[in-house]
Amino acid sequence: MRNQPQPMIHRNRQVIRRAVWTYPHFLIRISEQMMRPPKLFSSKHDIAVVGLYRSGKTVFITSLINHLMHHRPDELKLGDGSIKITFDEELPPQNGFSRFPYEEFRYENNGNWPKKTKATFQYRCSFFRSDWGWSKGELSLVDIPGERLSDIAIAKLSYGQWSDRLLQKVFQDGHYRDAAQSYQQLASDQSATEQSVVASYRELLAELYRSFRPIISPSTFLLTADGKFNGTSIIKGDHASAYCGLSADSQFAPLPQSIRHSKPELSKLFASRYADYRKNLAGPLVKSLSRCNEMVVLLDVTTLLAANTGMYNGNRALLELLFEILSPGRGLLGIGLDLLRKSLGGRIGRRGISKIAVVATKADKVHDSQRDKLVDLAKDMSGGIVERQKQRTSNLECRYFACAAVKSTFSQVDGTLRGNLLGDDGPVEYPVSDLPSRWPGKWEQGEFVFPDVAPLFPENAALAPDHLGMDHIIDFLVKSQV
Ligand SMILES: Nc1nc2c(ncn2[C@@H]2O[C@H](COP(=O)(O)OP(=O)(O)OP(=O)(O)O)[C@@H](O)[C@H]2O)c(=O)[nH]1
Ligand SMILES: [Mg+2]
Repeated sequence: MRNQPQPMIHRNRQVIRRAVWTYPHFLIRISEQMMRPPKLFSSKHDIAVVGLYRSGKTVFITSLINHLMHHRPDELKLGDGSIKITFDEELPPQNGFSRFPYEEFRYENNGNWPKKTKATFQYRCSFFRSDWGWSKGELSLVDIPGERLSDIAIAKLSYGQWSDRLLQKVFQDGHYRDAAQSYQQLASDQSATEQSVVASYRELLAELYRSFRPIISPSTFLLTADGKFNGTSIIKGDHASAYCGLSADSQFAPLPQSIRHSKPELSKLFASRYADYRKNLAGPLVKSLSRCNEMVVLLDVTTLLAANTGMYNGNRALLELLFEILSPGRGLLGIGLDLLRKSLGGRIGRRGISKIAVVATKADKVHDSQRDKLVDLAKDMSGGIVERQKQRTSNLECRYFACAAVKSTFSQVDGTLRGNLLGDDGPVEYPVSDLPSRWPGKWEQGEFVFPDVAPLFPENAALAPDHLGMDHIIDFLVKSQV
C-alpha cells in the first residue's frame, strides 16, 4: 500500500505542507511574490539625444546611465523623493547600432571628458521603478555626432529643394551671407564646372566652420562617413582632405535653380551623388531618430553666448529643421487610445516622438545666482518652434530644463567659480560672465566668457557624478504614466 503511487495532487500538497513547516520563510516568500505583481508590460522609453556638436550629449547620456545603474533617491530625487529605480540589466543594441561605450566614458577617462562622438551609438537597458506595479521600464538612448544634425534635411528634401533651402534661406542670413557671397557668385556663373563649384563650396564650408556657423552640410566635410574628424585641421587652415560628399570623387554642392536648368548634366551628377549620400548616411540617421518616442534637445547656451549671434541663428535654424523633418507629436495612435496607454503604465504602442525635453546644458559653467536664467534663455530660443508644433499636433508634451550632467564647479560668494580649468593642475577661482535675461540683439565672440573645466567624476564606480537638475529631467523622461 505504502509503495503505491499517489495521485499527483496529493503529492503536491504534501510537498507544499512539508516546505511550509520546514522552512517558515517559504511562506513569507510566497506572500511577497503574491504582493509583487508580475511585470506584464514594458514601458518603453526610446530617447534620442540631439544637439549641436559639443553641446553635451555624450556626457548627459553617461551621467543618466550612471544614475540609473546606481540610483540613490537622496541624490537624485524622483517624484516625491520616495521613488527608487532598480537597474535590471543591459540589453544588446538594436537596429545595427554600435553599443554606447559607457565604461570607457565613465571610468577610463582619467579626469578627461568623453571623446568626441564619431558614429551613432545606442545604449539599452531595463529597469524597475518602485511606483510601477505591472510594468518594467525599457530604456534606449541614441547618441549621434552633433555634426550630422546639419544633414537631416537631406533625408527628406530633393536635391533641388535642399539647394534652394541653403541658398535662399540659410546663406541669406546676415551671418552666412558675407562668407557665402563668392560661392553664390561662382555657382551662378554659366562657366562654372564641377571642380570649380566643389572647390569653392569647400572653401565656404571651411570658412563657416571657423566662424562658428553650425550648418555645415554635407557633414562629411567635418566628420567623414567612416569617422575621421577633420575639424581640428580645418581650424588650422587645412581642408585638403575634407570632402563635401561620401568620398573625394562623390562630392556635391548646392546649385541655384537657374544653373540647375542651364547645366542639367552638372545638376544630374550632383543629384545622383546626393541620392547616394541620402541612402547611406542622412536617411539612416533620420530613421534612427524617428524610431524614438522621446527626444532630448540639448542647447548649449553658454557656448552660444561665448561664440556669436551667427552660431545662435544657425542653431535655431537647425532646430526649425529638426521639428520640420521629424514632426514630433504626430503619433499613429489617436487621442482615444491615450487613456488605455496611460493605464498600462507607459508609452506602450506609441509611434513617433511625443515627449520632448529642451535642456540648457552645462549649468555649472555659470554662477549659482544666474542659473534660473538658463531655462528662460532655452525657452526663449526654442519656445516658438515647440509651441507651433504643439498647435499643429495633438500628441506632444514638452518641458524646459537646465542641467549640469557632471557638476564640476563650485560657486563662490564673491560671484566667481571654483574648478579645475582645462589645462591647469589644480582648482582655481576664476571670474565668469553673468547671463543676460534675454538673448541680446547682437553679440560677438569674447563678450561672454564661460571657461571650460575638467570633469569631477567620482572615482567610486558605484557613485554617479554630482549634478544640477538631472533629477527633474529623468523624472520627466521616465515618469510614471499611471
Ligand atoms: N562643466 C561642464 N562641462 C560639460 C558638461 N557636459 C559637457 N561639458 C563640456 O562639453 C564638452 C562636450 O561634451 P560632449 O558630451 O562630448 O558633447 P557632444 O554633444 O556629445 O559632442 P559631439 O560628440 O561632438 O557631438 C565636454 O568635453 C565638456 O568640456 C557639464 O555637465 N559640465
Ligand atoms: Mg558626443
